[in-house]
Amino acid sequence: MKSNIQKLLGTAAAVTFLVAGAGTANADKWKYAFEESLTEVQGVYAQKFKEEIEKNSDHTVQLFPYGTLGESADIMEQAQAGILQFVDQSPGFTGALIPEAQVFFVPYLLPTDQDHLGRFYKQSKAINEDFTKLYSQQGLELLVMFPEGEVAMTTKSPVTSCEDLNEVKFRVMTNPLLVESYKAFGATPTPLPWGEVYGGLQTNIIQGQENPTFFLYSTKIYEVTDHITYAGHNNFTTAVMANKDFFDGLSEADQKVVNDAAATAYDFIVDYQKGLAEQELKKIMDAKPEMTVTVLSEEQRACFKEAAGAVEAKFIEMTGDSGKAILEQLKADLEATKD
Ligand code: 6CS
Repeated sequence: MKSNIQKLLGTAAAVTFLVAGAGTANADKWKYAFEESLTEVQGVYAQKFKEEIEKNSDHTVQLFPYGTLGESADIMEQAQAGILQFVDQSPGFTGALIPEAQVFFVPYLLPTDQDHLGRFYKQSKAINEDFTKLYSQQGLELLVMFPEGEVAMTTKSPVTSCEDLNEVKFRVMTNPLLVESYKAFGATPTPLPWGEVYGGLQTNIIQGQENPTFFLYSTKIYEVTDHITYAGHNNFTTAVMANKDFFDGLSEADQKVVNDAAATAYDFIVDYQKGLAEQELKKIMDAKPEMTVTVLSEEQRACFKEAAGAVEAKFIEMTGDSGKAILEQLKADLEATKD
């Protein structure tokens, strides 16, 4: 027979359990993987997203930076399979899955003006409606696309024209249109996952690659290349998405928490990047003063700009009416978001 104190304790324990249960019944642990480290742009975005989710709900977000779960292609597979709830994969890798996402590699389509880009990704119909539909067909809920900065070429020998890329094995992300682009620029494109780039340059298997300035510093790519060239041909775009079944299964309130967190983190990351490229370029020059930095003149850019037409035609050939419509919409969105 239970004593009064035992009965009381039993009741108290049950009450505690019920209270705790009430507070945590909907508290889920979500997993979010991305292609960069915690302190690089995608990581800073992810940290802000996590902070917002945890501030506005009982859910927690566990972050998996680059390498912890494999390469970009691996984390995408895990997100599609529902092992991860969130994933950041750049269109540079999504092109094989969603051919239209290659539109971001038509040279000189996107401006280098970061303020313009900040407005564009947020307001673009092509991104927020058309791409949302295309991603959903692959089991993905597209939450946001955001810019990571103008890409620069880094090479072992100087580049002031397309001719200088002749015979240069140039690493590109695994994206067929990016391959076409560097072919049109005169190089020998070599698609590789990120993990093979530093070693490839070190052993001279490749002699060039492109990435935004902050990434050239954070990944120490300047150690294995000697020349940085800005041709203004592209801005790095990335995308964050949720597994669609997971997202569709959330309550309306939780969907709002997720969408609001993505939007708040977007404003944060656009602001965070103001002046970032200049700041990180200075760090490269401090670390390696002999590095050359060249901003190509209009005249020097001519052959790259000429190549853009052929790459755009290739994009349409690869993607048909659907790609053509997205390209046109994107151009209209860019025009509409000029100051
Ligand atoms: O070039 C790449 O593969 C990588 N570049 C950036 C800026 N982010 C992640 C991606 O894997």
